Amino acid sequence: MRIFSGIQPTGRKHLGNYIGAITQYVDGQDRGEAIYCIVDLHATGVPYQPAGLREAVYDTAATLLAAGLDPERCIFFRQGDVHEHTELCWLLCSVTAWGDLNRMHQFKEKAGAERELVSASLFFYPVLQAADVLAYRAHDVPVGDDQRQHVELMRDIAQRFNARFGELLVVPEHRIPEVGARIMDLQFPERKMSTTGGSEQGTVLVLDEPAAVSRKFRSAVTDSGTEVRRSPEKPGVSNLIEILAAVREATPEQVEREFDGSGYGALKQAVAEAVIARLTPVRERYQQLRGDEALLERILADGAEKARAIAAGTLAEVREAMGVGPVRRRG
Ligand code: AQP
Repeated sequence: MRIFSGIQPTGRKHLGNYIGAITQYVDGQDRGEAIYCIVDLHATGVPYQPAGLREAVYDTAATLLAAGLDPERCIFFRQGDVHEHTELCWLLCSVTAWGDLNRMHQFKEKAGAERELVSASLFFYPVLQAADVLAYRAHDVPVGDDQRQHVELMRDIAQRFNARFGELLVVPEHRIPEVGARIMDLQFPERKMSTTGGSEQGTVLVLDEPAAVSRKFRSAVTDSGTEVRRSPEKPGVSNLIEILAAVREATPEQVEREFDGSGYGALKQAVAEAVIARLTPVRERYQQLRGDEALLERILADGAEKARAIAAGTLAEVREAMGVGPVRRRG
């Protein structure tokens, strides 16, 4: 079983990223051959500062290593170091429908928020994402719920490629966690917790100090009732139940039973304590790792070499099947 996922380089990874994606990445190391990359090329599709991007890659690398990625047990690299991704992206564009890209929710949301320039790279983002995964012939793509549509599209791209050029690519499946697939903003619980669109007070960061985590949960928006149970009319409380269940590795039903009759104050305090207990060791390890950029660079470069060895093989077969370049000599 080969597992692949990518994560954006931002220094501000939040609890949604942690629960929806990062903990799955860590578990993936026990389930199969796990490959993870920091998608710096994706990050160039929206306005950014070049020096800031490099720093953010190190921030993200240190966060993921602190959370439990082990370069001995997974391949961990920076997307831009493996050029095969971009060439494969271009080749896959030929089997990608413009109309499909135009229907992507994330493009519509992000393009809508962009004031200066909606770049073509934002539009082609899902094709590069498909190339990221398909280059490794990965079976399993751990992501949060917001990536469901992109994984559906990469499946369509793989199927269309295989139908047109021969069965070369693996059609991957998403792995979306049952609990915590969509963590919501604590202040606006009808919106997902997000790096770009979230509220400051409603977004718990992986690197937040315990006092900040407590404050954010204390001020989390709930409702005028008292009953601790999930329902569409109670998005704030439902979100807190879901977070506690995910962090404790329990079910939401167990959380509801435990807090039956306790009120929202007790629930908020328990969630804050559980999140602090979970994130404190990550923050402490992050501080040790982030200071050593040479080490982070070495880990990413070693990972890129291993990744390239796999991606180059897929790309050579894709080029040949598509009639690009000379016929390959074998043996
Ligand atoms: N709120 C969330 N709940 C659960 N999972 C989430 N993910 C993101 N938000 C939530 C998952 O985290 C992984 C990495 O995301 P990313 O850093 O590549 O960026 P993103 O998906 O665009 O989400 P962000 O961090 O909130 O950024 P913006 O503001 O750009 O939308 C993905 O697997 C994602 O599903």
